[in-house]
Amino acid sequence: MERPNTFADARATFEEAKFVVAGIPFDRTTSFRPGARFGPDSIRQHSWNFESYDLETGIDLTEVPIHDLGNTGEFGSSADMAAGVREEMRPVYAAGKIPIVFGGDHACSPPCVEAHPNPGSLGVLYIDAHLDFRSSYLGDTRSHACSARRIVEAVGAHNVVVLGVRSISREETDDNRAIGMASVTAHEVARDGIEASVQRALNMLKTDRVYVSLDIDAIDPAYAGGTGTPEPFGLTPRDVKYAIGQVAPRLAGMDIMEVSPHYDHGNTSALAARLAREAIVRAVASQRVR
Ligand SMILES: [Mn+2]
Repeated sequence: MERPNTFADARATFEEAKFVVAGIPFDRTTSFRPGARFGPDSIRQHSWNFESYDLETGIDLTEVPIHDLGNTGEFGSSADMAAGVREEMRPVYAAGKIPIVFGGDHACSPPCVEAHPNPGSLGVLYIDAHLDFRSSYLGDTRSHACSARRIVEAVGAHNVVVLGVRSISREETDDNRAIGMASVTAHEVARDGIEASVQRALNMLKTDRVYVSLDIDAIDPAYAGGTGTPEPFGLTPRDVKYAIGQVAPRLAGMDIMEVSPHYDHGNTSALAARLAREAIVRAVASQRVR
């Protein structure tokens, strides 16, 4: 079925909007299977699958002001991408709006954080199978294998928690021993339960506002196999839904990266779209009861 190439229910103008959707079709740093550049439009397409009304919060997304900026242009290098994304995202924060960004590979996340007028005021919940903590990878400091490291440089190590991690190199472990970025591993979530794990993660973030960077590969490949570097023993979709619900009252912005539709039967894109909608309805619901 032909669907408009915007996020579902994104009917507001930029000026009216509280939430601003944007796509970054960039995947030049993917290290295994490329294709995340097709993520933004696939997530948008699948967003039309859902009812606008949310059963749990009672919020109808047609009544929430959402604007879709469309996709950024193409970028030749990761450095150009970072500069271009910062330029596109700065006006979104400056106007007091909450960005909801679809990638693209995870290299697209650091510039979304760096574009904030005061990155050091942000906590970052970095939900990912991988630590992404290399200083440089294959000669590229802006590789998707370096994204958490770049975000730590922008906001401070004490303001970042990685949730759902289960793939770490020895080099990253050694580096992080000195830097001290916190993590709650997927194995700890399995052992302690998602509620205690998310509480522990969010207690470590002392900032008023939290940015959520979701690499879809944090979720087990059984649920979200449409991604570039699938990693077994992951979180469940419900785990991540719960985490998003808990962080939503503090939401400063969110991205969902690494959806690679050509390895997907649609379930990964549908999940990404649904989790974006979850963040929006939970953020709206929390402000209602404030
Ligand atoms: Mn990852």
